[in-house]
Amino acid sequence: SLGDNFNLLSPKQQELVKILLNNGQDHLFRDWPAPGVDDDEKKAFFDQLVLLDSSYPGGLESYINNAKRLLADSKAGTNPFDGFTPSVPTGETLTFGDENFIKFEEAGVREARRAAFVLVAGGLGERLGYNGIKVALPAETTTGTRFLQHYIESILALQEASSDGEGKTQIPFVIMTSDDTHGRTLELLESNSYFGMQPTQVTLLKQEKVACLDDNDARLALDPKNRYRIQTKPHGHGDVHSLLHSSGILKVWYNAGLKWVLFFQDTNGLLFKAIPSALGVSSTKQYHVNSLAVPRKAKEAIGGITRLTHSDGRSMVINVEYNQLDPLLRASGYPDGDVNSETGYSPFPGNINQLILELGPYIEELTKTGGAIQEFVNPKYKDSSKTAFKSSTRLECMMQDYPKTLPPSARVGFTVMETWFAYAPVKNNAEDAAKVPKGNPYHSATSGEMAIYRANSIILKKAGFQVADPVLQNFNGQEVEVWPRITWKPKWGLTFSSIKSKVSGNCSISHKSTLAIKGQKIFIENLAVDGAVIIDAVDDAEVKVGGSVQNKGWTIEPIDYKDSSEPEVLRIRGFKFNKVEQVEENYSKPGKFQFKG
Ligand code: UGB
Repeated sequence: SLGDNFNLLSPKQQELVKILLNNGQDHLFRDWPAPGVDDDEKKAFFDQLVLLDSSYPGGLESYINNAKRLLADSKAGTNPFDGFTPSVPTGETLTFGDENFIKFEEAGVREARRAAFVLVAGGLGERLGYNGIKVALPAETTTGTRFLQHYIESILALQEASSDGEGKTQIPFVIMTSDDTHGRTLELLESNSYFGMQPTQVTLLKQEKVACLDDNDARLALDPKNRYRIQTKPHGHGDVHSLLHSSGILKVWYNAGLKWVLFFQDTNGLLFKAIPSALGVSSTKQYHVNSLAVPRKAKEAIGGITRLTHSDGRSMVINVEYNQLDPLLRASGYPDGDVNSETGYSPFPGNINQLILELGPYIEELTKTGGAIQEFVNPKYKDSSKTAFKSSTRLECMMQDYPKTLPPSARVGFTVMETWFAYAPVKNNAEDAAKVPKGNPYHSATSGEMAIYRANSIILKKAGFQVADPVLQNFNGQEVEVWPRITWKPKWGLTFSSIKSKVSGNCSISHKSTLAIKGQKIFIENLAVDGAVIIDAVDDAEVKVGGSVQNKGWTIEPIDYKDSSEPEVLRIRGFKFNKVEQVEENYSKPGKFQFKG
């Protein structure tokens, strides 16, 4: 047992051990050999305990107490929504390109100089089963732009567009990592010169895992492979709030005059098309919390934004996670549960976990809570007595649960965007995506990439281009719309107005075509594309592009996800481009140029 081993400890460690012993954790030290045996391992064990203690708001004692309470609730089958009635909330609905949308985009771009961005990227993406980190995946394979690169270039484009002319604005960018992703995220940034961002603009905050629990008494689980280690698992994206709080960075931002914090997830190639307008909604409506949402298909694996009204009168607008929505509805007067209404969609908007928080009220709230977010536990019981677990469990938390502790006076709203321009995550592997119920989105690498071409095609169409209609094709067992492969850099087309200002005359693009716009001041006038064309230009080069481009272009070749001769990043999408013929123009010097196809 612990015995004389106690003397190995620093006063701080002794303090912590006493707390653990008082909280039913004596099993941790059971059958320990006397000092002199395994001392290094024992020291490492205490270091781990100190880390677990310091990285949880309120320390391990709070963790154990919270776990006991939540495990008791789970055993008793307590309904977390007891007393609450769900109803469909109302929020702002945006239609891409209309007057209202353009007005919000303008407001959002102005506000962006007072914004900071936070990417939660600590998850491994178990559902996708990709070997690398998800932010390193190409969002699309026409240009090979990675998610992280696209995010950074989007933030830089916003930064430039919102600068007050003195060019001093530097939008801060935080990435939450975990032990699973930290090293590879840092290495991706460093080996790519931070994709053009100043390294000082970027802060990596690593989340720690939390202790696993063996039983309903919240006894911490020892690692089955090492008696001197506690077994740990991820605590969820909700950690981002306590990390931002404890890092002190929020106060730095506040003192620098910032007003908005925008949270987003690791693989959504469309998101930044929705950011300017959504930020405009936040500032115009003075929302303390603004969640982005899209129309949701029943049973889709995204949470539902719901108004919950308590019998005591309290009411809040909050995400109800996808696994909880159906039982909640069935228990409260919706006998069919989570089903589509006559519109073909669930009446509850789908949460895409893009949150915009106003910094001042956010800091105020975190000062009260220490950044702690309401948690939940999801033990898999051995049998209906609910006394033993199949495997150890742990507490979890989600960033979108932040509003749960807010006072009723808080202004909590949400903004519904059309899915085609706001949401196309890459979460499911090919096999699971192919099994998604017909009509529901695949959320795969295939659909994520095709959604980018689709959105860009629709946007150019709205800007006056004649764009060929899409063709349905099947890749990796998924039927997707294939549009012309149009891509552009965020600095070329940050907002709909900026895109419209760069497209004029009679322009068209055929279905087999690829158009990649890689510069900022590229003006397209009377251009007809039937083939592949890539225009690359430095920022000081102004290029007018027109005429008729005709070549064999890039064809799409289906590949099977099981074909191990292909690289994993291609296999997971089920196709690759065969670059038969293209026009590629490079403008590497400042000046005015003209390209005529
Ligand atoms: N993440 C972390 O940074 N740390 C962690 O410990 C875990 C995750 P998933 P899921 O918008 O599409 C969320 O696994 O289960 C990061 C919402 O809860 O992709 O699909 C991770 O790296 C749900 O309401 O989340 O569900 C990634 O960037 C719905 O909105 C992010 O957190 C859905 O996303 C999300 O992780 C959605």
